[in-house]
Amino acid sequence: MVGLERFLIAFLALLAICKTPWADEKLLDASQLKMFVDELPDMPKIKGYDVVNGDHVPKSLIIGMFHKKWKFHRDIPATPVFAYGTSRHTATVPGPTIEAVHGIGTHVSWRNHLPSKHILPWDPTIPTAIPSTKEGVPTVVHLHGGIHEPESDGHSESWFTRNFKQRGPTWTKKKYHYHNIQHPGTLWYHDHAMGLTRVNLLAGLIGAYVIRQPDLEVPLGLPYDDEFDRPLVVFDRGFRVDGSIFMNSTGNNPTIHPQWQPEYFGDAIIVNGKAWPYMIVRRRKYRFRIINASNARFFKFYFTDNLTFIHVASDSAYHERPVTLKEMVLAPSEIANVVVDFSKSKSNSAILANDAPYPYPSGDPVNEANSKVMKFIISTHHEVDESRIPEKLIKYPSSSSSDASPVAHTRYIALYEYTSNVDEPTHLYINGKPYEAPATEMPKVGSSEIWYVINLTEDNHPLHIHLGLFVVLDQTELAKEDEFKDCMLKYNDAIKCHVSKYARGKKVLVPAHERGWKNVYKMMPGYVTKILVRFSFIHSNESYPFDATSKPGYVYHCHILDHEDNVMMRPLKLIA
Ligand SMILES: *[C@@H]1O[C@H](CO)[C@@H](O)[C@H](O)[C@H]1NC(C)=O
Ligand SMILES: *[C@@H]1O[C@H](CO)[C@@H](O)[C@H](O)[C@H]1NC(C)=O
Ligand SMILES: *[C@@H]1O[C@H](CO)[C@@H](O)[C@H](O)[C@H]1NC(C)=O
Ligand SMILES: *[C@@H]1O[C@H](CO)[C@@H](O)[C@H](O)[C@H]1NC(C)=O
Ligand SMILES: CC(=O)N[C@H]1CO[C@H](CO)[C@@H](O)[C@@H]1O
Ligand SMILES: [Cu+2]
Repeated sequence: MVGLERFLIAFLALLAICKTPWADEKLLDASQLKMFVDELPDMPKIKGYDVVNGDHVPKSLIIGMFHKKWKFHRDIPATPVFAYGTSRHTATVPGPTIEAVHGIGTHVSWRNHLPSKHILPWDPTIPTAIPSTKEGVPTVVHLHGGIHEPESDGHSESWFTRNFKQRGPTWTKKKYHYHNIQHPGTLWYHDHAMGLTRVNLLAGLIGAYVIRQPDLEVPLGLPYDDEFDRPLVVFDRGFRVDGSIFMNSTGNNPTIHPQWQPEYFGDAIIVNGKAWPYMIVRRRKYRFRIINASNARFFKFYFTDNLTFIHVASDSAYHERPVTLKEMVLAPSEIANVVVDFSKSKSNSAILANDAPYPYPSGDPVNEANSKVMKFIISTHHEVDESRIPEKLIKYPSSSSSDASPVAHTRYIALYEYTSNVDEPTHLYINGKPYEAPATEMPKVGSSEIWYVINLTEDNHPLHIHLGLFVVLDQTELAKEDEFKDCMLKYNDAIKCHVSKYARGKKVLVPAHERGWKNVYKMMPGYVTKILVRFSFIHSNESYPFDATSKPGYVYHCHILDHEDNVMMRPLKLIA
C-alpha cells in the first residue's frame, strides 16, 4: 500500500472515531420545531386486578424497564430512552397506566432490563447508588401517593440492577404489594434510586397509576370512562440534534460536583410522550388527570381562550367541592384532576399554555417554546353530554384543623441551601442534616402531627412525604428573615431561634383547590408553612393492614429531583 493511501485510511478511521465534541453537544433549537403536529398518545392500560365470575380479585403483574428509542416529535430523530412496559416492544414513555380497584391488591414484579451504562451523565460525588461492580443502572420503583408497606415503597437504597445482579443495602424483595385500600385517586410510579432519581426520570421511568372506587365515584357523575377520563403526564426536556436527551454534563461547581446542577430545565414541553401534541376532542366534558413529572419546572396552566379548569381533586384525593379556575400552578410531581368543558368554547380549538417563570417563582420568563403545552381541536358537532359536575364531591373527616385528631407531635423542618465561594449551590439539606444521619422524624403509626416547614432558601420546594397525607393550614412570611436565618445557620434549632417571634409577617391564603389532603405542597421561599400530617387513612379510622414500622422505613423529600438527589431527603421512620 502506498503511503498516501495508508494516510487516507488512517485519517478516515480517525474521523470516524473522534466526532468533535461540538457535534456531540449540538443542541436542537426547540423553537424551530413545529407545534401540534403529533397526536396525543394514550398510554397502554394495564389492569391491576382480574375479574373472576364478575368479582374483582388481586393480580400479579410483571413490568420491565427497557432501553429503546422513542419518537418525541415528528421532526426529532428517535431518542434513546429508558421505558416501562410489559415488553421491550410495548414499553412507552411515560409507561403504561396501571388501573387498580379500591380494596383489591395489585402485585408488581418490577424488572430491570437496562444496559450496563446509563444514557445520561450522572454524578458519583453526590450520595449515589453505585454497584460494587460499577456495572448496571440502579433502579427502584416508588408508587407516589400510595399507602403501603415500607418493603414495597421503593426506598432509595432498595435499588437493583439488571436481573437483580446487584442490590442496594436495604433491598428486601422482588415483588411489590400495593394494597389499594386507600381513598380513590391518581397516583404515579417513578424511579427513586439514590442519587439517580433525576437522571432515571429524565430517561423516561415515569407512569400513571389510578385507583378507582366505582361505588363511590360513579354516582358523582364526572367523566369516568376510558375515552373521557385521561391522564396527561407533562414534563420538559431538551434535545440534541441527533435526538438524544440533552443534560448538561458540566456541573455548576465542577470542582466540587463534576456534573450535578441544581435544576434541570428543557424547552420542549412533552405531554404523554409527545412534544406539544394535539388532541381531537368532542364538544363535551373531559376529565384530565394532569401529572407534573418535570424535574424542576413549575407550570402555571391556562387556556388561550376562555375555557376554565374545574378542579375536582389534587394529588391523590378528591376535594369537598369543585373549584373553578382560570389558571393553576402545578409544582413538580403535583397532580391536578380537572374537568374541562369544551362545549363552552366559542371556537374550534384551544391551546393549553404555561406562563410560570423558571426557576419558580423568580426565574426567567417563559419563551415561545415552553409557553405552549398542547392544543385541543374541538369538534363542531354539538352533542348531549350526560356527565356533570356535582356540587359536592367527597368530604373526608378531619380535612380541616378544627376536626383533626389530636396532634401527637410538633416538628420544625428547615430547608437549607449551601453555596460555594462563587455563590453557586453545592447541595441542599433538610434540618441541616445529610441523608445518612439517623432518622429524626419518627411519627407514631395512626397519629397526626403539625410540621412547620421553614424555607431558608430562595427557591420554592415542593415537599413530598411518603405514606402520610397532609393539609396545608397556613403560610406565614418570616419577618427579619436575615436575623432568623443567621441564628438558624448557627444553631439549626427553630425553637432556640424563636421561630414564632419571626413567623409573624404576611399570611398567604392557601388557594381553595389546595385545601384538601395533599402529598406534595409548594413551600414558599421566606415563609413558614404549617401543615397537618396524618399517618393513617383519611377515609376511615381503620389501621393500616401492614406493619408501617418495618424496615427499611420511608423517606420525605423535596420533589425537585435535582434537589432530592443532593440530598434534600431524610429518612422517615414510623414507630408503634
Ligand atoms: C453547561 O453548564 C456549564 C456550567 O454551569 C455552563 O457554563 C455551560 O454554558 C452549560 N452548557 C450548556 C450547553 O448549556
Ligand atoms: C412540575 O413539577 C416540577 C418539579 O416538581 C416543577 O418544577 C414544575 O413547575 C411543575 N410543572 C407543572 C406544570 O406543574
Ligand atoms: C372571554 O371572556 C371575556 C370576559 O369574561 C370576554 O371579554 C372575551 O371576549 C372572551 N373571549 C372569548 C375568546 O370568548
Ligand atoms: C374516626 O373517628 C372519629 C372520632 O372517633 C370520628 O369523628 C370520625 O368521623 C371517624 N372517621 C371515619 C372516617 O370514620
Ligand atoms: C428566612 C429566609 O432566609 N428566607 C429566604 C427565602 O427566600 C427568599 C427569596 O425569595 C430569601 O430572600 C430569603 O432569605
Ligand atoms: Cu427543593
